Amino acid sequence: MAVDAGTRSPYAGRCQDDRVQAVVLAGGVGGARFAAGVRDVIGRDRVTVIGNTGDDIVLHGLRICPDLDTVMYTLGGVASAERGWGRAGETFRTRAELAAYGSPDSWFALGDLDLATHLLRTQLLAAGQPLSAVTDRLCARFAPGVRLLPMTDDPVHTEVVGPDGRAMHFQDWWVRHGARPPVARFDLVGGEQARPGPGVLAAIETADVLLFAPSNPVVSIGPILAVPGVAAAVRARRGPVVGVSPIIGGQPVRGMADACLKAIGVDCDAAAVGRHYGARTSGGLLDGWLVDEADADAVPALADAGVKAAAVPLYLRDAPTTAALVRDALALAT
Ligand code: FO1
Repeated sequence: MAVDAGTRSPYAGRCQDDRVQAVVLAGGVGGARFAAGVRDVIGRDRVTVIGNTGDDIVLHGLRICPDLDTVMYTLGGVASAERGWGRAGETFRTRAELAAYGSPDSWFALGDLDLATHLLRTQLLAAGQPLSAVTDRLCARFAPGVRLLPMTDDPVHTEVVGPDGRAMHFQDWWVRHGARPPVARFDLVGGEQARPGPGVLAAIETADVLLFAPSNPVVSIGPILAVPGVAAAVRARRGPVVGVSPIIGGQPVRGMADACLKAIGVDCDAAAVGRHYGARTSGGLLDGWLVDEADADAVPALADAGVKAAAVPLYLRDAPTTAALVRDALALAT
């Protein structure tokens, strides 16, 4: 859906200027929908999305990259609207067959169309291509209109460690156990050795504006920032950094960010998440933080903490409301 650049943003005039570049840190469904709005406002081929790979998992011998695929499918216009992840018009016949065989991996619902992505990705990785090249190859088919960069080409995944020290893969915790088991900490396995993917640091350093999508701060944005060098690049960049709260009125907009935030001792509210990222003027990551109108009372406290905040409608109902939110984020990035 073409959305006018609008006049509420100081970038409005500049959006037509092919010099404006934005970079978005994103993971999950909310992140993908927000990234689609950034593309609609800034323009195609001027947005770089740095995608979380902490959710990646190998099942049935296939490398699955949920957050990269959600961005690719959503911006390619082929994502399932009701699930948010996977493909529209999906069927799960192969999964049913795998379950009938008693496959231990069939708990994770891989659709028949989606399987083609994982088969080709696994084949290209096995042939020695880095994840970034494979992602480019897969995206070429869907023309998302953004450059989608894995946060790293190195194999990493988020592990959930319980108070008893037992660890499980994030997807196990999220999908099979519904984020219910208690969490002592989240670890990015392989994180210490991971290097930022090709183009990641350059995009962070040079983009006119860097946006934190309203993704899960712990398991979507957190892993991206945990890749050595990424958080420092965000802090050091010249241009503004603006984030969008994934929490409205004390509740996550989707998913189970509340369980994740509790595990790291951060209150499930917009101001607490803004403070969790911190103000760049005091060593943190943010210059601006968008909260929903329901959390307008958080704005003064965030200002005191050095983060310029604004209270605007945050629900990503459809393309126009998402574009309005993006324009509000860009307006804060002045
Ligand atoms: N989420 C679920 O709750 N159940 C599933 O069976 C499931 C399968 C799945 C397959 C491919 C894919 O890309 C995503 C999938 N998801 C599923 C969502 C996934 O767990 C989340 O999108 C992220 O990893 C968290 O944002």
